[in-house]
Amino acid sequence: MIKTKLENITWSKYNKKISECTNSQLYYAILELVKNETSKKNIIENKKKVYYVSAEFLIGKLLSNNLINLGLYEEIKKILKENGKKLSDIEEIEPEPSLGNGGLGRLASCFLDSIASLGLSGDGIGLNYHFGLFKQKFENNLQKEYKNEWIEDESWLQKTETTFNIHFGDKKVKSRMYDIDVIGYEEGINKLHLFDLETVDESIVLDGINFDKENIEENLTLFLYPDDSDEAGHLLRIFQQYFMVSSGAQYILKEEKRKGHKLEELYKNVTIQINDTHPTMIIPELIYLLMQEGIRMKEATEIVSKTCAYTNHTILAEALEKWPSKYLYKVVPHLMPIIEALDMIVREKFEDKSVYIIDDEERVHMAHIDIHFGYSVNGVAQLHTEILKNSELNNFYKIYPEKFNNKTNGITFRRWLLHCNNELSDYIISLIGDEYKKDSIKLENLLKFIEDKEVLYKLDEIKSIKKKQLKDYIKATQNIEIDENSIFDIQIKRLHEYKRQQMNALYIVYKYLEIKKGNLPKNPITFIFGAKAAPAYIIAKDIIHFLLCMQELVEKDKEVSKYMKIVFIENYNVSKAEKLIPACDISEQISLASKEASGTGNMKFMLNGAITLGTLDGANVEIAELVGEENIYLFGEKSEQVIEHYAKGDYVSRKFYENSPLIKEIVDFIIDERVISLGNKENLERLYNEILNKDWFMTLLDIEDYIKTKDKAFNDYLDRDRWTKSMLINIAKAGFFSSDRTIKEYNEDIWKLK
Ligand code: 26Q
Repeated sequence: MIKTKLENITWSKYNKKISECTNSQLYYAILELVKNETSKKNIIENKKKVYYVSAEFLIGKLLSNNLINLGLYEEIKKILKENGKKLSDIEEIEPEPSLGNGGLGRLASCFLDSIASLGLSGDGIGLNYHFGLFKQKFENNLQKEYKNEWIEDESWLQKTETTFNIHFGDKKVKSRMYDIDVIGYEEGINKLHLFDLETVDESIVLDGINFDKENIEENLTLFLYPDDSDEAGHLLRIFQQYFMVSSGAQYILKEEKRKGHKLEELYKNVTIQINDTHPTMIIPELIYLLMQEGIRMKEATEIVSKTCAYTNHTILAEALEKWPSKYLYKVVPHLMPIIEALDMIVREKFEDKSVYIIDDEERVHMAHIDIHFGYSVNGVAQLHTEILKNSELNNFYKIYPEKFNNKTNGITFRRWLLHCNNELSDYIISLIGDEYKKDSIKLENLLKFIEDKEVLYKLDEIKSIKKKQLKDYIKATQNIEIDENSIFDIQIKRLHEYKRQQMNALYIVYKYLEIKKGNLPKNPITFIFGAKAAPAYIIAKDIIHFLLCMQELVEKDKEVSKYMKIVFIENYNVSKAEKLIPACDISEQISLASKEASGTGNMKFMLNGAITLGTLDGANVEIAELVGEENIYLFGEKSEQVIEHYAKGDYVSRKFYENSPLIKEIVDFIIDERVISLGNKENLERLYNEILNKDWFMTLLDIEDYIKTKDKAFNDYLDRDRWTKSMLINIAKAGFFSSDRTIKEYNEDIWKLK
């Protein structure tokens, strides 16, 4: 059946049999097939519908995932094989959109997959950035940024006839809705609505990622902002946010009217999940739109407050959005009277200034709008939610304890196991059946094989297969030769000082110097990184520079490179993560305790049998509880102590440097002639000075414990029996981190859709 359909498509499109098509032609043919099959599916409908509003949806490539969710994956693979083709080669043709920075955007996409897979009615609302987040290239050991072109004539995007007028004061632009189908696993479909500026002009992007930031009629949906707070031109970010929420709010109300629902009862039929503060303006915008429909401000505010729920993803103060009111006056003058009225309501009720919406410096605190005028506030991991309740948002928690709740993040197993590690998921099925696909906790049934040598051997073998595949990929794409028998130690995530890639770099220096001194590791090690740094985040780019210099230093040193290698993966993205994660032995989750809200990469690694080396931060805490201390490598100061250091201001990195000859030796190496000769003195000295004089995220506080713990992990790796048991336990306990579980909790506690 499917075979005939695919044959018909290749005939009518290209006048060719399947076996005669190029990989590219097959990609477009299967794309068409998937679209045809999807159009036969029902739209999911419940009593109530959730709209997940987010500035980011890091969807990744969709071909294979859509095939999996339609139940066509195995069949297509087989048909292609019979015709001498490989689905994995065809996957390479699909361009990867980069509509997100990292965790928050990827979480939104995992959630859409789970919402549909659970048969819940819920759409995503976001923006159709033409070039997304930049594409990263390395030139002279430095990061360079280019636009990422991903939109093609034939793609997953469907242009719709839905358009809206968006008013920025007296400037008016038109938005158009583009849809992407979200296919549930053996379920119906929901939609991801991406709004685009009708008059957008791609040609205004000159070299790299530079363009005229003033010209919003042409630039609004060209790029996604990087997640750093130093970037100039924040005004454009506010234009984008308002463009998104006004389009979304108008669409939601239009749908409600079409369904014959009363807008006074909006909260009975709709719930809106606000993904971090980026879509916060949807609250005043909805109030504004309801007032236009003749509802009075007081009632409109009550309706909206019962409709909107807010998720917090960060405790870094600098990432909490506070916009100068003069910016908002410029972009959304019609919303400012509403925001001021909301602030008045708060001021009348509460004396505590710290909960005001508009502060003494005339800045609008976006999170404060969400907390006062939404019905739910959630953190994304137990520890994170506790920190919100007890410190960061304590003043709000005292007012609204009932609004606060935790929803520990999760990941979709369709992408992060079934697709990226088919070898492992098939093997798991042969051991415990396929119930775990719909009920992830069933993975625990694997524990009964803990003493089964054959099973442990097989897990090790699958890991080796995935390591070999990664080795071949790295050779083909970056021309670096790595040893598949080495330990694969991987840190992949956005580059941020709090995530402490610099600490990993210092370990590498330590190991390099050890090898130089003749203390050879018993097993060779490959240190793998993948990370983009925000273009304006100078120190983050210096850390990349330092690592690339170290990569070159080691590569050129034939003595050292027998024992260790460094590979910095260029342009890290979702599809690269899918290749890296299954091949990993040691998962680096080394943020300064209290700073990583949750992390989700940590869960993906665990599910694929990597052992975590990490601090007690974010969801690592819950991983440790599940697997037990023997099956995770924990190190470093706990969050309480870190929070205390910040409160007292008593951390001085230079003291650690001066008191430890080891620390001094490795930090000094950043500006050693051997490194400088491969890079730029200015960048390396800046990094050196930063660590010595500032070190906001306390690298030197934890470095010695990190070195000790990491060495222990490398040693333990040699005991294959013990290590593979640990792998099995990690996989078996990962069921908790399915985003299906997370979404069930959102639905039961917050949304109540059916
Ligand atoms: C804000 C203002 C101006 C420009 C950009 C931004 C901005 C953009 C993106 C601020 C933050 C982000 C992204 C944040 C993010 O990805 N947070 C991560 O969310 C994950 C999902 O909950 C967590 O697992 C991670 O711990 C958290 O860092």
